[in-house]
Amino acid sequence: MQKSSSCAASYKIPVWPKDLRENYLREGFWNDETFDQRIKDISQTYADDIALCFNNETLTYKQLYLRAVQLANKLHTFNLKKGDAVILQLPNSINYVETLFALFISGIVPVFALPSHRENEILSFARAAQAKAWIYQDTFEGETTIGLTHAVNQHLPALLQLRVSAGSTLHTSLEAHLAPAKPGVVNHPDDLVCFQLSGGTTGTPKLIPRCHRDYLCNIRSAISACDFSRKTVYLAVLPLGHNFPLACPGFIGTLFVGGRVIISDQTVPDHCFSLIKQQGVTVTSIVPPLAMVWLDAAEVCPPDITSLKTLQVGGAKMSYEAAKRVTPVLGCALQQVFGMAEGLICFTKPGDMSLRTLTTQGQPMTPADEIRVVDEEGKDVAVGEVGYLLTRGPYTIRGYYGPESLNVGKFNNEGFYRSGDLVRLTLDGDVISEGRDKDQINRGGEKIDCGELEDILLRHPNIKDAAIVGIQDDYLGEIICAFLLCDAHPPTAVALRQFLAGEGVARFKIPDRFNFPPAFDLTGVGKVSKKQLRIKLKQEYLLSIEGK
Ligand code: OOB
Repeated sequence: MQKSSSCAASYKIPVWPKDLRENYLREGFWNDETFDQRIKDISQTYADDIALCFNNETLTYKQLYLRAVQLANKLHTFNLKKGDAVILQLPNSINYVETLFALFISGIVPVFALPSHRENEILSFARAAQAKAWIYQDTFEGETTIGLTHAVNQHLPALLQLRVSAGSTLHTSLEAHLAPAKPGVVNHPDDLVCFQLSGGTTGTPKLIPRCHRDYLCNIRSAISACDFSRKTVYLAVLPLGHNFPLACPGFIGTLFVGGRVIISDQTVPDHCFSLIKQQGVTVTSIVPPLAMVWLDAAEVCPPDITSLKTLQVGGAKMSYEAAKRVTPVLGCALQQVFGMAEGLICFTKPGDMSLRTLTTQGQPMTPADEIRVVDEEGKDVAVGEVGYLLTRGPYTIRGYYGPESLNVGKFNNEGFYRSGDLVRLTLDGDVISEGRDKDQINRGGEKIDCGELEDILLRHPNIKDAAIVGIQDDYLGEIICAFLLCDAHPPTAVALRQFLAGEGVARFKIPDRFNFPPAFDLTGVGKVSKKQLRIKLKQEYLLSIEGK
């Protein structure tokens, strides 16, 4: 595989082969722009327009840029420089965007941790990215992060901890260290711009290297596929570091066309509906379970949200039943979004209220996206048949960041990414998600790697074997069920939850149910494979609850 050498960190970034590169440049999917240039441009073009609103605070484009530049200068006093990886773990706020833009301007590479990630995740991201620093807030959802801070410090004392006090900004938190000269960093379009996180399917979280060229292509293409413009007022509800609210087109897409971003740190319908009304929000993006909460709330007490034109729903499959309620209940159009942090993004057409929007996940957002639906042998299946999704294109990565072993089985020899999704295509070329083949649970859009959780459970002294299984759930799509083989002293579910929290596992990964079968009956399973065992346990479990 051809590699670039543009990253200061020690692994090379897998790049696109020459012919595709030339093609993407010629066709205009790629250009020579960089994030910092675009951020500077918008600060001049839309200078006095409001860029961001959060609670009672607003920031114009010019103010946002000035604050980001000042913060970038401060970051340099901590000896953070172009190419260094920094874990960015802040809750939704103006400070998030300001900090992110400062990192972009400095060429420092953010790793997009979620606020809910804990020691287990932070340590593994830090190690995988060889991160120099970790930016985090001292509280999350009212709880102090002091325990997390100590645990991270104990394992990685060299990781610089940049703590932000709740309600404050990284800027003020670093006030004591006044800035010297401007950084004067020059970013190249092939430089790494950020690390997105993969849901992971092998027990190790994978870092997704995104470079200026491909990630800007992602954002520009999403802007045009979703008709974002200066008139767009985008409500950012999901955690800002996730690819969906970040770049599809998300808050960055909105800012890049001079729109206005309203940030929310809560997802509850009352709060979000009143923001939509007060701020004239035109579009927002949420996951299916949240859409259902909003729909239920709006049915009981219809909100005044006439400004809202589009509700983007993605991250997990939205049922037809839920999809058909959106327009009658919320009065806006639904737009389904099927995407992945690795690249490929599919949208249904904005404003399309036909059956197509209710029953499909739409089409890839650029004509340069190639998708194939194949069988076990990698042969294309007929249109309409279910198969494994393969994809490549101008914003779909060609490999993960790290040792080559991470990519084994994840890319075919033509560079197509195997997403692990089962899909079928309609005659019109729309994608329909039909489930997954990967060892992952999609709990309402949050991805849980079965292998990672099993490995952590096996650290418990009374657990002999563990299998993590996704069980269908009307609300979340799937919930996490742990099947555990224990010795004579099986721990209780409460003790297990405490154990996992103590191991520093993010709360969303803690199983919803625990089951203690007497044995993992492998009869009929043939080869002892975790995957087959999981399927069998799931079948047995479903049969057992059917009989009740
Ligand atoms: C988004 O990104 P990730 O990286 O958190 O998760 C990707 C996976 C996909 O491979 C698929 O398994 C699932 O999430 N997924 C969907 C879906 N959208 C994503 N499954 C069924 N229906 C959908 N609409 O989740 C993501 C990234 C950018 C935009 C939107 C979602």
